[in-house]
Amino acid sequence: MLDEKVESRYRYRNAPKNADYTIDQDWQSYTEDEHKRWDRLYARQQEILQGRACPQVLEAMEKLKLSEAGIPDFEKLSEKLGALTGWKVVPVADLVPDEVFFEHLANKRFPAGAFIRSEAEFDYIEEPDVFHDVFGHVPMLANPEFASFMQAYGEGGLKALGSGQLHNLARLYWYTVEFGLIQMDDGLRIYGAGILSSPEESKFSLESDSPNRIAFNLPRVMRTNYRIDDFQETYFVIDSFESLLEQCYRDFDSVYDYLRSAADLAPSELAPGDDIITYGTHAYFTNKAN
Ligand code: HBI
Ligand code: FE
Repeated sequence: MLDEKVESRYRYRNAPKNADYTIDQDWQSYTEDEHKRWDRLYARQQEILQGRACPQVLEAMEKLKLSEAGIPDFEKLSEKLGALTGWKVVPVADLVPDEVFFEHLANKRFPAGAFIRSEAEFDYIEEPDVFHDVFGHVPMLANPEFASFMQAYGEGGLKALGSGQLHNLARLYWYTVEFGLIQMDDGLRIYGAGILSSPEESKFSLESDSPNRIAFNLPRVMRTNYRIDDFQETYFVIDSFESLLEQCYRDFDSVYDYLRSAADLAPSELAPGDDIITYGTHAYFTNKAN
């Protein structure tokens, strides 16, 4: 086990945090090894994402100069991002409580893990580290429609806090922000951060015949359970970021009413009315009332 004070995760976990759970990124404290680890993660994933990530993500990575060596300095990154959509990237040590997370999003601040995964976690880490959050999530915040969607998600989250609808909302986040696909003229492309930051799932989500790929439909997504410990069994596909925003920029109460009577769906389950883009090899229908 590396010396704990060297591991940025422990440095940040023990750092003082503000009331909104933000911390000081203290960019000088990253070690050369950590900067090099970012560069290696970046180079490998950039290569894999050519032809797989949607053009908006690849263009934003250029505009935000994520290709520059080393772990991005969030203040400098926030200046570039702010000029595009008014969003900032704020450093946090770990996951923050839901209401804090929603409050940040509602105010155009994306809380990004400041620590970087250890060498042993190079290929996969469970918690959102700086590579997942900044490489995976931040480029899409440079897209005005998606940035508006994220801000609306934060506002919706704050409203849903008291109403026991969080699990439905978390599914919306999961199947778009984390694992969303988009239909482009020349094929399906990735925009979800959980896929963008994963070498294997970047290939699996587009090329495997085992998952379902279903056209995005808000109530359908909010009914669908998800797994956090494996590749997704269903991906939802949007036509454009404008259409995602349009479908979600509505009063959720009517959707919540419908959901109270609609049965949850398992991650690989198909439901009557699904606009199926590709059937998964393990897909199944149940005769549950829809
Ligand atoms: N905190 N830092 C951080 N990053 C997240 O992605 C995050 C979080 N807290 C809660 C959360 N995500 C999810 O439960 C959201 O659906 C609210
Ligand atoms: Fe994430």
